[in-house]
Amino acid sequence: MPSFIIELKKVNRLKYISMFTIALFLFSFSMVYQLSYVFAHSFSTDDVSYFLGLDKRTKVELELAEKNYPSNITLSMDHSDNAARLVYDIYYADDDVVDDNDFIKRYDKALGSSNSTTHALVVADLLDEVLRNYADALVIDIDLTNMSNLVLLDNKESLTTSYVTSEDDSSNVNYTKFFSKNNPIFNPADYETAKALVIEVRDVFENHLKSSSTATNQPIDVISTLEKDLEKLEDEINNNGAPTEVMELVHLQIHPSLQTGFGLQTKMAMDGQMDMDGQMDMDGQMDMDGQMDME
Ligand SMILES: [Cu+2]
Repeated sequence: MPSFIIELKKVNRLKYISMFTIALFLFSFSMVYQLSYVFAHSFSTDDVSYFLGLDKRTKVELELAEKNYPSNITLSMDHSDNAARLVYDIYYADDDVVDDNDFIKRYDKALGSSNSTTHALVVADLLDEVLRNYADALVIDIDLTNMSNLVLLDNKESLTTSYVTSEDDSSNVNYTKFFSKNNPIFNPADYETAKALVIEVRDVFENHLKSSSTATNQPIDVISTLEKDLEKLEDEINNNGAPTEVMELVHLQIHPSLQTGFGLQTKMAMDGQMDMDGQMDMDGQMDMDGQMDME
């Protein structure tokens, strides 16, 4: 065999090895991505808690739209847009609702709910919205609702210094903001929403959780800890606290308290499915192997 053909085969083999390495890298990356869902606090929700959560959010946006009218018309428009979307969502939340009459019946029934687990789910739902709106307000490109991002906290040194060295790369996530307090507010409408939703959260806690029969059966410190942590969360948001602090408070203090105090269940079945998806990615990689053999 002429030597240049052998040389060519070597080059081809190298090409395949590098392709394989890239595929393997992409695969492991996607595994990590899939696994990240396992560590998220996604609580199994119910129809009533979903409806109540939308109701609170709608009222918050309507109130903010009115509060800013006419003094700050831009903010008022942002909140009106949010309100319009939420009104649409809540009307179509239930397939059985086809007219105004159906809706008001559904509405009265949901608002009459006295189930404390349902209200604890509403709190969890609204807390997610607080985190999302706070991140949007500061333009933090890190999902604060995803608990697996807490691992970033252990790498503060390396993350904040590596950012400085590659500042020109616009796609780079700004980790410095993630760890800092008093970040500039880029989206004031989202900031107003975050602040107003924390007040809603505390309100739901006061009226539906604090003195519920479920709460009275709990060791007293679970409820009082929850109360103090919610107050602390309000302070953090109002005083422009570090996103990391806010995130830790929600995932490491408040969520566990809701779980022990009101029996919230995390979505285990869903997590199982996510692992399955990871396996499916593996099949994709195998197809790639097939292609390599064929050539
Ligand atoms: Cu959590």
